[in-house]
Amino acid sequence: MTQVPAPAPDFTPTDDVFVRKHMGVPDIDVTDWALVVEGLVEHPLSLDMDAVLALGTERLPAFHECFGSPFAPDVPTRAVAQVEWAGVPLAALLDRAVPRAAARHVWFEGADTGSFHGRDGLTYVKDLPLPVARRDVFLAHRMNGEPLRAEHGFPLRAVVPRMFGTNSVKWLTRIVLADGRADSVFTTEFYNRVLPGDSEPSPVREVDVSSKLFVPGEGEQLPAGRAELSGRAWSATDVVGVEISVDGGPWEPAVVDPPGSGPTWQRFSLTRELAPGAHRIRCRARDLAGRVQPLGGARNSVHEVGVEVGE
Ligand SMILES: Nc1nc2c(c(=O)[nH]1)N[C@H]1C(S)=C(S)[C@@H](COP(=O)(O)O)O[C@H]1N2
Ligand SMILES: [Mo]
Repeated sequence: MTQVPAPAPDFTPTDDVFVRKHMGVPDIDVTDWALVVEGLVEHPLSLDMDAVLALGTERLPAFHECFGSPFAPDVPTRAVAQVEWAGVPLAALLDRAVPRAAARHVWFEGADTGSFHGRDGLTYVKDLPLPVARRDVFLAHRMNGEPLRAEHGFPLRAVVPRMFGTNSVKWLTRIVLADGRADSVFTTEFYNRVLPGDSEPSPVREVDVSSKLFVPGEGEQLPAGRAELSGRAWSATDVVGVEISVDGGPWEPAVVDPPGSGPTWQRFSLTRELAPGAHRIRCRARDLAGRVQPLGGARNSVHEVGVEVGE
């Protein structure tokens, strides 16, 4: 069997990447900034930016998706982008700090503080089990070839590929190794959900299977004839199929790019004849775990766009 090479990843221009913040953008002077690694470690660290850069710089192309409001679990946000991060894997810091045997969780704390949802005196904190954090977390200081912009977490942020954006703590200043979870509104209170088949809520982490039509866009006018319908699909695992339905008709398989070697989204397209008039186009993705986007009532419900085809 011949191996189909994965296409080069396509990136969202930084100006078009969504911005999410719960308490505002902290104004950080990098010359005063440091990243502290402490708690259950043999060697607590305090690194300035030069020390972070001295660890080396790797690139990480990855899709990036916001979970949306933790108070609106059924509303799709479709806030998704793909960017190239540059930075260093968390593992490089953990190798220096040397977690103690009792360490089970890693807490990530941002410099932003304030009020959210009627609660005051908050700090943005997320946590992950140590083995997951060691395997997946990347500390990024660049996005799309330029230093992180203030709103995206300057000077350093966590990136957790294939997990919802809420886990990717911006304006990172403190990493704590602990034997338990971080007790914060952003960890144990908000951003928890009951997954299909479960009875208890679990933290919002791995993304759901999802897809979004990029072309044509909502409300676009098209000439009659053949139109290329295309978009991107992503999941916590590989996407194995995307189908498109026009005007409630049958689900037709789109051509889907093979998965890349990393956590990148996959392009899909279908060329289709569209008669003059108004049309509704929907897409739905299926992943390696057998998950399919639901038709409605869920955060990852199928995406639908309306277009107008001329005579
Ligand atoms: N410190 C901090 N990190 C944060 C947040 C925040 O409010 N504070 N918001 C999170 C959420 S909900 C998302 S979706 C991503 C958004 O990252 P972006 O604004 O760079 O796209 O950042 C995450 N990291
Ligand atoms: Mo988010």
